[in-house]
Amino acid sequence: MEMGLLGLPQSGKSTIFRLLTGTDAATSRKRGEALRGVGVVSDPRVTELSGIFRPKKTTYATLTFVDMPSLDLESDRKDRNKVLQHVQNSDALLLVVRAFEDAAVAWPGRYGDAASQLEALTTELLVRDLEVAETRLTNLGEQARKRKPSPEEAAELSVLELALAGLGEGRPVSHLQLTAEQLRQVGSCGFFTAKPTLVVVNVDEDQLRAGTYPGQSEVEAQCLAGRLGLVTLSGQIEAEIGSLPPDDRAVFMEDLGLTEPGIDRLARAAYGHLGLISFLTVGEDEVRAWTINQGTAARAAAGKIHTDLERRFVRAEVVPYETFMTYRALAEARAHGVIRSVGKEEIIRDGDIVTILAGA
Ligand SMILES: Nc1nc2c(ncn2[C@@H]2O[C@H](COP(=O)(O)OP(=O)(O)O)[C@@H](O)[C@H]2O)c(=O)[nH]1
Ligand SMILES: [Mg+2]
Repeated sequence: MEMGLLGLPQSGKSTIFRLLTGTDAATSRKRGEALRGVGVVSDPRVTELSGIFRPKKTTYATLTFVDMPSLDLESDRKDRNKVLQHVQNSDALLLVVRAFEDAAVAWPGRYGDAASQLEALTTELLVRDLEVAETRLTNLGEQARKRKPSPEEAAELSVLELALAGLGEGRPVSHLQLTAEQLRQVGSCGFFTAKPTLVVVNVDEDQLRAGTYPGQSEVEAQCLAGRLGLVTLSGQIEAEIGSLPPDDRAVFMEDLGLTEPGIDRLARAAYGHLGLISFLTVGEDEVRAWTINQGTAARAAAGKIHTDLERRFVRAEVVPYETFMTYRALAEARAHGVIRSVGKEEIIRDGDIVTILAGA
């Protein structure tokens, strides 16, 4: 799962990237390049299970973040599209908006508060998608004059027209109620407004303590209307806390009224917004969390672990984490009949401990 950080210059993207991944974004990077980093999603269930199984290896779920170049609203369309291209491979977008106030960090007045930045960013994405749809429609239209469109092209054309009409009214592709099939038909456009999107408001210490920032109610209204996820972080302060010795962190977090680290809040919001859940595998070799879409069946979940396991899937043994924890051993759980043997169609749920049984 890859998430691209998009925002105006000096909004705190690189600071938040460092908070989430521990990677210093200032390290050797050419102008205009994006930087990838991995953030570990802490999961107390994995920690508990690791304590029980004492495996050789413990693996938490991860999220990949991409610190993108800043979107400079003053630069021309071509340069802005170059920045936006970095979004192409992202499964989801994080729109970083600056709320923190610091006279030492330049901030042109016209960039405005968090709400106007959010408005500017979502408009950028809409305009880009509108251009892509128009270009594709023109190309297909020209082809259609030379020869009869294939059935796929005809289907794509009609969905493109829907998309274009919606985008023209300022509606993101994710709001157009296109079916999965229709989205596939316009897949080559890679619409950015079809991607799940979360807004990250970067606040300062005072705002964090007060629980409010300028433009908050508009941001919340925009997120509600646009079905965007919303997380409030203080990139700088939380990164500073993260660099303290572990024993000191709790004190500072408590003082700020933070109950969990930024990555955990963001991961939870992202999982919720993207409809992701984790299932768990256990054993002497490894205890591990795996990320899947809600509603994934046992066989497809097996494919996450290894394509071979999907191909040779016979059945799966499943026990919810909470149930397992009353027995704390698979043999014990089995003896009490709480491990279910399920077929390939069984939907795997968040926190299920899963053992895949595969044939030859
Ligand atoms: N005072 C304050 N400064 C911050 C905060 N977050 C980031 N900064 C500073 O703002 C500047 C720009 O941050 P950076 O992460 O590089 O922004 P980017 O251009 O979006 O990548 C840096 O000097 C940061 O130290 C914050 O919460 N409070
Ligand atoms: Mg940066």
